Amino acid sequence: MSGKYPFRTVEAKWQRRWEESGAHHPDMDNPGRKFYSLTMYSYPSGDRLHIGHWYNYGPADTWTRFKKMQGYDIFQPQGFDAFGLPAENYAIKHGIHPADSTAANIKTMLGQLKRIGAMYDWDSYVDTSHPDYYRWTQWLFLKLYELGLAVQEEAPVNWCPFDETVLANEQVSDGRCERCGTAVIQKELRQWFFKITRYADQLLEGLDRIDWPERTKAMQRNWIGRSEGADISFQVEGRAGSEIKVFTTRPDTVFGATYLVLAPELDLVDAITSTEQSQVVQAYQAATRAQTERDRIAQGQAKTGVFTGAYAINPFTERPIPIWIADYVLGGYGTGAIMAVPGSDERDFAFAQAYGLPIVEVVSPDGKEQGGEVCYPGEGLALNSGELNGLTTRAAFEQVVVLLEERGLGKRAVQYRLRDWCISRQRYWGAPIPMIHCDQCGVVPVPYEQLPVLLPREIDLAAAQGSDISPLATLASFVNTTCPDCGAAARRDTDTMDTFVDSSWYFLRYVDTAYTEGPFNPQRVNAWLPVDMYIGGVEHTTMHLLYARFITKALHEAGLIRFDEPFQRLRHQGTITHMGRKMSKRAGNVVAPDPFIERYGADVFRAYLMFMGPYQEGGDWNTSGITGLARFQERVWRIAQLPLNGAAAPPDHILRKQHTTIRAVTGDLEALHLNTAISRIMELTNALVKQEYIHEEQRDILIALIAPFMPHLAEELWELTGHASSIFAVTWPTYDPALCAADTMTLGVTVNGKRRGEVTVPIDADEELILRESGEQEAVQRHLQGKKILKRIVIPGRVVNYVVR
Ligand code: ANZ
Ligand code: ZN
Repeated sequence: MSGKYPFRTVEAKWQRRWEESGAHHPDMDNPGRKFYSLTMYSYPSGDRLHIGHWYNYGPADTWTRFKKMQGYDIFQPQGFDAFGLPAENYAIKHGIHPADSTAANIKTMLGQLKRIGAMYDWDSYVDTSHPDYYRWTQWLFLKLYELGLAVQEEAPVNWCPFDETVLANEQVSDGRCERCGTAVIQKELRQWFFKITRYADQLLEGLDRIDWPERTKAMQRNWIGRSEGADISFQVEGRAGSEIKVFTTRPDTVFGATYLVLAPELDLVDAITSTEQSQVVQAYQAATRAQTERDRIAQGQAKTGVFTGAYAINPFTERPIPIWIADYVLGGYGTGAIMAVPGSDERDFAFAQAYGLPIVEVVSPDGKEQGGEVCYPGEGLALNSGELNGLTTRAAFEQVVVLLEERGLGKRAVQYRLRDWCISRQRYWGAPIPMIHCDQCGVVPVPYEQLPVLLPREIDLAAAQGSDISPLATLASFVNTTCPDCGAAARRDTDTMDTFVDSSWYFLRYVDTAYTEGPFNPQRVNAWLPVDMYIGGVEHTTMHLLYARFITKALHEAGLIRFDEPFQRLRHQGTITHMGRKMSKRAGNVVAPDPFIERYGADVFRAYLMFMGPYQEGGDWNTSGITGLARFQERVWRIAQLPLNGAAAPPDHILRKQHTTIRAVTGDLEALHLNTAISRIMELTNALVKQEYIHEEQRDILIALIAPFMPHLAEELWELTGHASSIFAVTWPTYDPALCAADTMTLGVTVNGKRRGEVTVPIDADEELILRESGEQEAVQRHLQGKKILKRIVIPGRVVNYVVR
């Protein structure tokens, strides 16, 4: 019988053994049942792993180890998102070159990552700032350029005055730079864009085919912001041939359009403004320019605007209506002009009331006039609308579209909130954009075979500070080159790519990081992808997770990969709080993992993170909680080494406990309910600890159950109890439903009404569990294969029905 569990030596021993034996390196060319498990790689911008990294990586590895024991061939890579603004800022702050600080940070973090004891395949590591990697990021740029998906455009872009670079829309939150918090301003600059908007519909459609949290899908849908409506043209009175096109989601209300509003920045404004109004119009335009888009759309802000002096003709009422400009209409959405319907739109209503513009009721719940000055934004029946009167909103919408098209006044139209992805950055620490500017030939791509365009090491980061030029522009040896087309003297593009370009494809590189024929090994990519499980932060929803989907779709359409969604299943870890507040540097309540790992070991630390709260919601860190897990570890250590009792059959209650625990832990693990899974194992040990001996089967099952949560401990115990193989080569324990019977129910499983099997689940099983268990039945799976599941109906206590097509 052993003494205290010597976790330090044991953890070091197994980490060494796993690495030496290549335990975590699958046969990449011939996977059996492949399982690609991915977590979001880390930024080496700070110099250490923090608790957030641990919270992502530890529990994700637990889940992956569970899959390993279910017989999958696991591929779980790690790497570094090493380029980027934070790393560059860190370097400037500490007066070192970003390459040096990044390398140093990576070195430290690698050591820390290894101490987690995760199943990382270190043969497949990426560092996105290495030329062997960014060469292919540049290749991707050229490929998108070739496909017409990378274009240079003059556009108002978000500019962060502190970081002195442009930012993508996704990197601005609440009008501030997502990195440093400085208020973002608008600047007209020539920038490179990736045309993600071309994929708006595909990005929406694909969401229906992937297993992601509903909330995340909703956020992406909302970000893409698809609106169906119509474009309608209004003639400007007294200016033949001059028309204003508006986008509306409510063409059915066109009879109620009593004025038009243009965004103050539209070019058209100057052309139509009357001489009398030109001064006020110009003053208002100037005032608008001083505002951010966020100010302009802020709720509750008083609506202001000025009359241009011009009129347009409403093509349905044939009456002249005044044309105004107002800052609540944005230049960058739709056509930048609206027909204002104060009777049906609340913003227009507020504006009309403020400026005494006419308000006409054109929709009401029952088609009858409500009287007085009212705004009814809902659907109903049309009134005061000529030939539309009495039609439902839906029918009137369709009717107006028909009439518009007949009369050549407009057409059905769809608008998206999504903007193209601005990818150029006026910063140093990134992949140089592989383009050359030639006076004769214009913009010329660097030939593929000349990649990489190396990022020069010698740079004076201070030289470009205080301006909007890129640091690389100050380096003549970088800038000056020759044109690949005509050979004349030419200049290199001096911007670098947004870091999110690096991470938009890294999951493809991992499967063969030594591949030199292209960015990724197509055979392996098609064998291993899509990623089966991706775990990472929800804050990446409208950035990384959207970009990666877009790039995957573009590569798919170009015929380079077989799949068109990169991440089949996605889950997010929750937020860790400490003393009731989100852990953050600013709140000063950050806990550094290292001292705890020193003191308690990696297994206890990881198990405590999982035990702290529901993984996908998060939990509150408290230091006394971790000692509970340390005691639990000691208890497992002791129980597993109790003397064996081979002869006597285990008591019935222990046997039942064993089977119900396996069932519960299996279900909890599958659903990432890691905290309850640990409590179940604790309950089992409470029952086992009361014995003076242990039955062999129960001992082995306990070791197997604890293995995903405390992998080092489990390996050590497995070896000590005389097993030759690794515990992770052992199949995940199964249970006998009959022994869980007291509290189970059995339901029939039907597919399109035909009985195909049955499923036994705990009496208190929720729908999620019932559906999962029933979906795993072989016979049921056979009938679901290749079919589209339209509906899944659970009739409690009786039957699960799948409706498929
Ligand atoms: C007339 C109307 C009547 C409208 C009504 C709405 C309700 P989403 O859903 O966001 O696409 N709009 C169009 N372009 C705009 C712009 N550049 N800036 C500000 N507002 C703009 O909304 C589309 C609606 O927002 C459009 O439909 C238009 O107002 C307004 F009862 O047209 B609507
Ligand atoms: Zn040329």
